[in-house]
Amino acid sequence: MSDPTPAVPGAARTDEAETRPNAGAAFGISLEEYLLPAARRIQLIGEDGTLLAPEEQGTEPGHEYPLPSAEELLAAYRHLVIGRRVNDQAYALVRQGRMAVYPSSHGQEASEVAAAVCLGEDDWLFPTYRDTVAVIARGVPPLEVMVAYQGTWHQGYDPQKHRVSIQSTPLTTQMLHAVGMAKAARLRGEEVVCLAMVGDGGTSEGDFHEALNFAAVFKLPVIFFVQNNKFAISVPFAKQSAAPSLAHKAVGYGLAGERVDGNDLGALLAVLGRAVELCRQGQGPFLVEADTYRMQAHTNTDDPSRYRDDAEVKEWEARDPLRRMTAYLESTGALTEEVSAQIARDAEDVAQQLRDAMNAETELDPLELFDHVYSVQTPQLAAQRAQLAEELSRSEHQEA
Ligand SMILES: Cc1ncc(C[n+]2csc(CCOP(=O)(O)OP(=O)(O)O)c2C)c(N)n1
Ligand SMILES: [Mg+2]
Repeated sequence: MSDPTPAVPGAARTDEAETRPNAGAAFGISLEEYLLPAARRIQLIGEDGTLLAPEEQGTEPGHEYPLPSAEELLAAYRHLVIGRRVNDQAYALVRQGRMAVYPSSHGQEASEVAAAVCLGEDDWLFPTYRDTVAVIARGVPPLEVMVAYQGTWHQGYDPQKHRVSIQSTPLTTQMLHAVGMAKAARLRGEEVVCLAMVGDGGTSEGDFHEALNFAAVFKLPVIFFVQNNKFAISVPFAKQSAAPSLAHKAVGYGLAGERVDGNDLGALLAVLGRAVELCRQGQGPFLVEADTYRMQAHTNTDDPSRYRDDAEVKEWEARDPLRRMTAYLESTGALTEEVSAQIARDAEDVAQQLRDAMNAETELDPLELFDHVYSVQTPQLAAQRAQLAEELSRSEHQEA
């Protein structure tokens, strides 16, 4: 990714014991101004798809973000279209009983895509259960990602091959894994940036605190990317945190924070691109908060009508990241009818492959649940396995 980020003098490969240089100096601001997020969130493209005037972008001295090139935007846009198609196809497959569960990121695809494409080949992504679109945008074949949501015992894809960790279901554990990976890479002398995704709810976990503190003290090249989609299942953001914004949590640990419109692909690529670049110069870690919204249910087991108003959902529909980027790219001439048709065909191909694979009858053995938990099974697990085996054989008997 081309990046106009100024180099911080003498900052590369920062020694752990060294006092932190003023990273803000390269941007003409103090360290405090550098660590604190801009007062308003960064937004480059408006809800109607027009490029905002500089004074409307939420930027301020040292926190300016030029819009990425048309080529970069178009390449990311392709992932956006495919991501939306994957989300909606998987959601439908769950409703048809073809997949066990699918936490959809419908409406959050710009954040998903930006988190993946800002990274280089050798970098590592640490996703949550909701971040399937990011995993796919990073290059993991969609079918490999989906088998876990079908109910198999394994993740489906090879984390080492793709440099994508497993999709974490226990909240926030992936943040510590990202920090550990960054520390290990440094000890090995490898230049690796780690990006850990987390939800607004996850920021209340103890692991969040530990990960930020450890990463900041050791100045590790880690980007913590919080998707504030306003809900942790039924818990609204107002009950989650009293902080002015989640990006403000960064300064307390000594890392830089920024808040960005999480439905603006251009702004996300600009902010995350700069964070990656500064991490490579030894100026990590970073906390980036994406202001977005979970448009659909938490998962298929959730009924959002019990805890939120349709009117709020409607408000966020107007901020849809896909429609916004389509309008912008069409207005600049970068997205021609031909290119658009080709991208739509690519997305349809992916959806078709998903339907074919998920509609094929797969043999899932519920007893696999107990395999691979411990190398030597505990007596409790052995007893539970025996109980389930007995129940399964009884129900088979009844069906016969
Ligand atoms: C350690 C842990 N505690 C509780 C849960 C149960 N749980 C699953 S999802 C969720 C809400 C998470 O909300 P958020 O971090 O905002 O992510 P989102 O689902 O909105 O993407 C909770 C509490 C869990 N999976 N792991
Ligand atoms: Mg959330």
